This record gives sequence, C-alpha cells and structure tokens, in this order.
Amino acid sequence: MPTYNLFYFNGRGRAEICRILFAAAGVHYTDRRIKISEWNRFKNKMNFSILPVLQIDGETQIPQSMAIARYLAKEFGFHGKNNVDMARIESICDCLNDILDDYLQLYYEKNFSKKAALRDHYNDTCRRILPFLEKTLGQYDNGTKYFFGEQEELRRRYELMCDRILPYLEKTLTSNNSGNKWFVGDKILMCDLMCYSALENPLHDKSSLLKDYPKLQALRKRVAEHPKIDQYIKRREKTEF
Ligand SMILES: N[C@@H](CCC(=O)N[C@@H](CS)C(=O)NCC(=O)O)C(=O)O
Repeated sequence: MPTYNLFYFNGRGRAEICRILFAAAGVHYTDRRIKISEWNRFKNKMNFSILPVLQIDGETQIPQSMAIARYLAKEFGFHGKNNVDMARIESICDCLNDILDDYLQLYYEKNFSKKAALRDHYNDTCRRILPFLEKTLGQYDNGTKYFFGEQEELRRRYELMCDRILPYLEKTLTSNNSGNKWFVGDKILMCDLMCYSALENPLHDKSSLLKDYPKLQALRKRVAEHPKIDQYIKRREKTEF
C-alpha cells in the first residue's frame, strides 16, 4: 500500500470526501491540515498552488478534489464496475460538487470581512491558475459578475443550483431499488459518500435543505451509520466549515 499525505486547510471543505473515502476503506493516511500562516510557504511546493493535494509515496502530487476522490474510489473499490456505472457515479458526484462549489463561494463572500480581500484573493487565483478564464470573464462586466457578485446574487445562484440538482438526485436515487439503498447497484459507492459530505456545509447553512427530498435524507443517514464512517465522524476534528 502506498503512503498517502492529504494536504488541505483545517476544514471539511473540498477535502472531506477524500477523508471519508479513506475512513470507509480503513486505509491509513496523513491528514495534513495547513494553517493559513503556513500557506505561503507551502503554496510554492504544491504543483497547482491550491488545495487539496494528495501526495503519493512522497512524490506524485494530485491536485483537484474530485480527481483525488475518483482515484481513491478506484483504488479502494468505491467506484463503478464498468464505464457506464462510472459515468453515472461521476455525474452524481459532479452534481453534488456543483452545489458545494456554489456554497463555498457564498461562504467565502459571507466570511471575508473585507470585500477587497475577496477580490484580491480571486484576482490572485485567476492570475496563478485560471488566466484563460480571467480573460474570458474580462469580456463581460470586467470579470466582476461571476466571481465577485454580491452576496445576494451568490445566494440566488446557489439556491437555483440546489433547486435544479436536488430533485434530479432524488429521482435518480429513487430509480435504483426504490431509493432505499444506494445510488448505483447494491453497495455503497463514492457518490453515496459524496451525498453525505458535499451537503454537510449546505445543511449547516439551512437545516431544512432536504425537507422535500426524503430519499436523499435517508441515504445520508445510512452513510452516516456505516460503522467506519460513524466512527470517523465521531473522532474527526470539529471545524466550522
Ligand atoms: N477545483 C479545485 C478548487 C480548489 C480550491 O479552490 N481550493 C481553495 C480552498 S477550498 C484554495 O486552495 N485556496 C487557497 C488559495 O487560493 O490560495 C478543487 O476542487 O480542488
């Protein structure tokens, strides 16, 4: 078994699906939680200057939370058994990640005390990682609309995303074993774990988020009651996001 180091900040955020995959598989890894004060030093060592990053055997670095999750799911037996199942599982995960992504943008907007700091932060991200996107965005509203929208606009977009995705997921889940088991096939897979982890922060924001989606609610409960995940949730570090 390789040695694994997972680098992220001290929060559930985008890394939690990977931590839950390690927990469900019972595989040892080092959970490196970088302090904000350490980040500048670390940033230059990371090949993508952004977290999470999974380091394998002290060498290979894999950035992008969903790419890491897919890799771990394949390694640990939480992915599909053929290409069609894998595509279905990944599309469910991507739907959930769209919700988490919009939620995190809203969260940062809410929690950055100065809007200028948020603007600088995203400008910096654009310069380092997404120059092509910065250029494209610059053609519309000087690139301000999409990334730096007002809090209400971000909330509206996030809520629209939930309204679009949650009914689809409830229906998808119901189409397999009447929604009383897992999303795909007969065993717990990465997309079921993602349904638990990606909705944790949104549910902190609004506890009634899933009130119209009983199958999704029950699925999250089944995941949380999985013995290894239950154990992990009880002993994991308690963080705000
Ligand atoms: N699409 C990436 C986004 C990663 C991302 O935005 N990471 C943030 C934390 S949630 C980060 O590293 N911010 C530090 C920085 O931009 O300097 C993923 O899913 O991994």
